[in-house]
Amino acid sequence: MATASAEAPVIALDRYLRATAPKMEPGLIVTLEQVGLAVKRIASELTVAALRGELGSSGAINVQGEEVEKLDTWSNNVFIDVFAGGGAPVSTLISEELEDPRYLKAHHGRESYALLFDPLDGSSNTDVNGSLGTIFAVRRRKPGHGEDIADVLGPGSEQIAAGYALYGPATMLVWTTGTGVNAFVLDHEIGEFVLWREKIRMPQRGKTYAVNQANLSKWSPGVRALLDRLTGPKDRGGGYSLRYCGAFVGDFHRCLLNGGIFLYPGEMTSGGKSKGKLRLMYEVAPMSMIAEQAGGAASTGRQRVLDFVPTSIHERVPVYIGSVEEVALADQLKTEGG
Ligand code: FDP
Repeated sequence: MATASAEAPVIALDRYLRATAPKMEPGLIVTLEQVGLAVKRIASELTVAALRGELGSSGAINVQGEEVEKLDTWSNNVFIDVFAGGGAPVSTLISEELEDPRYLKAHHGRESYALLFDPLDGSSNTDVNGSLGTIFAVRRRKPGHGEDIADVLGPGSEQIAAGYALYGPATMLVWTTGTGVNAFVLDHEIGEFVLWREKIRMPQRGKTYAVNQANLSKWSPGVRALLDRLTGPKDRGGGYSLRYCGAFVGDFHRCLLNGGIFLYPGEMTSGGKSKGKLRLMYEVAPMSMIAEQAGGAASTGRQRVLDFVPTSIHERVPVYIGSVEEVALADQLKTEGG
């Protein structure tokens, strides 16, 4: 049994949203609660997925041309089911696992939100019991939007909320509505997200970098100069350790708490991923809002991520995200080296 100290107040997510957080619009409160519900459902299933034969590929290929894990589809369905159940004024679901937006008739045409999400980030980790995540963002929809998606394709600075869940040893829900970053931990025994930290600040500088370094030969001179600097001698601004778990959420979470940088650059090689791998609207933009709200930064190597205007819902973008000092260094070396 856990010791009750009588010193640390226990604050559950729903109470925090309704009472402790600065005044928040009611629809957003319900939307965040519903995200929490979907995350609880996914977290619970992940603990037994191996025993239920739910690991491995589904055999399908998604809109990104990537193999779909059975748990990708399952987690996506959890989000659809939770939001189709009503309660939150979400009219539009945009997911990594859905080629086109899914419109929820209950709120169609009324003032409402779009929920953008990657239901299971890092899904190649499912088979090895590695870190996994969920990433989400909320954007406002114009009244009477119909099935025209144009109003959602604004810069990330238009997001009204963003966050992620990390399914690690503990399940954590980290979110912002533009007034700082809060983290809640799921207490499985009582089925509640309980406040862990408020107004998290990312260190100005860290000691680790996260990247798939096997792609080194495909990067521009500027990106290679950045890697040279990070891995060079400590007295010349280097001495960083590599930490890469293969799930954006896990690697970003380390940066949020300890500082450092995560990068997924574009590739120069012909036929390579010129825009990197990560998707802007439901991966990079939400994490960039979290980074900035915690005092960090996020860049495409050319501009602030939150200023980048997408042209499609599944667009990819290169990303350099984390502590302000390392992201500024990435921008500087990219500008100098190309
Ligand atoms: P995954 O494809 O396993 O879902 O979002 C895509 C992502 O994982 C990120 O979570 C992760 O940072 C990255 O891809 C890993 O890509 P590499 O395998 O190319 O390193």
